Amino acid sequence: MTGNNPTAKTLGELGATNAEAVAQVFAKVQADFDGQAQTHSHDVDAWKLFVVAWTGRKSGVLSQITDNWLKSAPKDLKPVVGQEVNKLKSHVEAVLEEKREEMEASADQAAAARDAIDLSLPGVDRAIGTRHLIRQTYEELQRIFLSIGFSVVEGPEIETPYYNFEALNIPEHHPARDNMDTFYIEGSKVGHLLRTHTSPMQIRTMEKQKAPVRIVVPGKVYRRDNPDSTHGYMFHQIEGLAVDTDITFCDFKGTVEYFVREFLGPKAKTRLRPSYFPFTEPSAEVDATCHVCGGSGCRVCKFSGWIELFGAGMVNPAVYGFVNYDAERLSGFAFGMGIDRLAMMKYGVSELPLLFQNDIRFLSQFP
Ligand code: 2U9
Repeated sequence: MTGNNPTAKTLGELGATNAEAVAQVFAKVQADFDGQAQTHSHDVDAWKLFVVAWTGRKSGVLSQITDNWLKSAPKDLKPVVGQEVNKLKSHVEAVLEEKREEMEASADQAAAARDAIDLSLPGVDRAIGTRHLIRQTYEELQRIFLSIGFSVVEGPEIETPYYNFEALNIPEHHPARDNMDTFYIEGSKVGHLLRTHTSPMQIRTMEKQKAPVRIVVPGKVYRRDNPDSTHGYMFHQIEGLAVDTDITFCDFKGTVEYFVREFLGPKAKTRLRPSYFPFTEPSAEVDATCHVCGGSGCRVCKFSGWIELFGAGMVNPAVYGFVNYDAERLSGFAFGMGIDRLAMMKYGVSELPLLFQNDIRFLSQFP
């Protein structure tokens, strides 16, 4: 209400002492209302304030009119005032209701417009990610070994020299430690280090579980190698171990050949080349038919027709001594693969760093 607020006074104070004068006062109020409704209808918040100003229970104009005009009206005028109040109230409510519906409708329209899909617009390209090549290769390797009864165990990346070296028949000062230099945890009294292979978890498993054991152990391993196209300070490995009472070299060879056929295809041939690892005896490098030239010789296999896949061998009985396994009664084989290397080989990736640079142009090539 403009200027002094007439609804704070009584009708008597406003000089509205007869029906006609009362009607005029109410007409003025209604005119004010309509005027304000007009000016406040363009903005939701302003409208909300306007609604409260008029219909507020405590200080709303209608309440004031009821309190100050109706309740204080002289007996003879009360019916007239009562009628005027009801007429004003229903007018106010009608206008507010109409506006509320209008606003609701336009809000719905806005929402509909907002949510309306203009099918002529080009689709929103939601680039669906893919599993990283290393994850894809790891899952393929895992599938192959799960299919022949191996179970997957994972172990800590921070290890002790005992589990990473000694228990694997790599005593202090053993030359095999040279190419297994790694990162040591500063301030660790026992010389905690970042594991150089996942083999420690095979030891931990044999400590806790009696034979038979058939496990594969995937995970990140660390070497203090200078990064180049095929080496990084961190890479992914999957190692395997099978120990039981009657495991022979044939079981070893059969398992390796099964793996190569599953991983590279039924025509892939396997070749075992004598090698050396402290934790296996005899040890072998496992080669497979070059998947690029099929064995006829090419740049990838340096014209040998063979690709070196991974290392393996019969478990060195010396290892059983560390896990209280009876080397007389038990035998087993083990293998170790570089997952990144197998992924590069299988998918023709020439640079190891490409696997870790998160370049979508590279990663999106392997859906
Ligand atoms: C125990 C006994 C034996 C695991 C083995 C290899 C051969 C091997 C390399 C492959 C590529 C490491 O990632 S790499 O650079 N590993 O060649 N690993 S046999 O032998 C074990 C492991 C645990 C108790």
